[in-house]
Amino acid sequence: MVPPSLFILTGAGLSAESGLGTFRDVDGLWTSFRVEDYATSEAFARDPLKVQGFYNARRRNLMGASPNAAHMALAALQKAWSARGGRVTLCTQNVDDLLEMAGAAEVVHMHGELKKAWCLSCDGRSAWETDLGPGAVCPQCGKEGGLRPDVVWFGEFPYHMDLITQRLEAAELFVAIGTSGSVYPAAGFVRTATARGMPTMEINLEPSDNAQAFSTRSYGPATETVPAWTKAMIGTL
Ligand code: BV8
Repeated sequence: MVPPSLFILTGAGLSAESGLGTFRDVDGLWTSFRVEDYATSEAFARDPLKVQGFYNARRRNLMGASPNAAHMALAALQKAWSARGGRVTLCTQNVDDLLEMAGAAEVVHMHGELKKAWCLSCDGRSAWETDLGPGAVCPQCGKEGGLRPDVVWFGEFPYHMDLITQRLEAAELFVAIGTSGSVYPAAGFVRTATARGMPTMEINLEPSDNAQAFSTRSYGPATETVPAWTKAMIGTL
């Protein structure tokens, strides 16, 4: 029996216990850094060094981070499902690679990836794990100074929206994990899921701005709530 298709949307709360900052918690990134000064293409055009410095600090922090029990649990769920011909779409707003480090086979990074650079000269994307700056040379075209972080800023189109829409509409359960439900279009996915008649679940530290939109809810640290949920799901196989 093929298990039901799952669409799982994750946010910064999934990686919080791995030491990566969230955005809107009391000590969140956006409380000390203004989005307008760091996470828009206008900010980058205005002061590229300042924006590169913000992402370089986050990339260095990510280089020392490890997946936590929640990442491991989601990777194991995806593996158990695919072993039975089932599909778990791991769609993340996060720009870290901790789900991949935990063994996830497919992760859809709708807001891009911190360990990738985007060359504005040749449009190429390349793996990038060190600091980005004016002297950085594109590995694909060899040009210097045209590289930016390959992350989706406010006002830019999220990546993989066609794939996301197709997987979301074909899913039988929608689960949001560790997200405040404040950023669109991701925050609207639960309404799309509800309109398609599928059950929805929020797993978060505390009720998000979107909490009422979900049919079931589980609260607590992701390293406790996510493994408990995936264990129950795998137990249904
Ligand atoms: C776009 C990448 C056009 C860079 C980020 C309506 C429709 C469409 C767009 C808009 C709209 N209204 C407004 C917009 C514009 C805008 C937007 O949404 N603005 C908001 C502020 C109102 N959206 C855009 O510009 C997007 N582009 O719209 O293009 C379009 C239109 C339609 C269809 C397609 C395209 C682009 C948005 C992407 C911006 N880039 N990041 C970077 O990382 O620096 S956004 C940023 O916020 C991160 O990606 C982050 O992941 C994301 C969402 O935040 P969360 O992940 O939810 O993190 P947050 O801190 O908010 O919450 C953490 C949660 O975890 C909390 O609830 C907390 O309780 C919980 N938690 C904490 N600890 C734990 C925990 N849970 C469990 N365990 C724990 N231990």
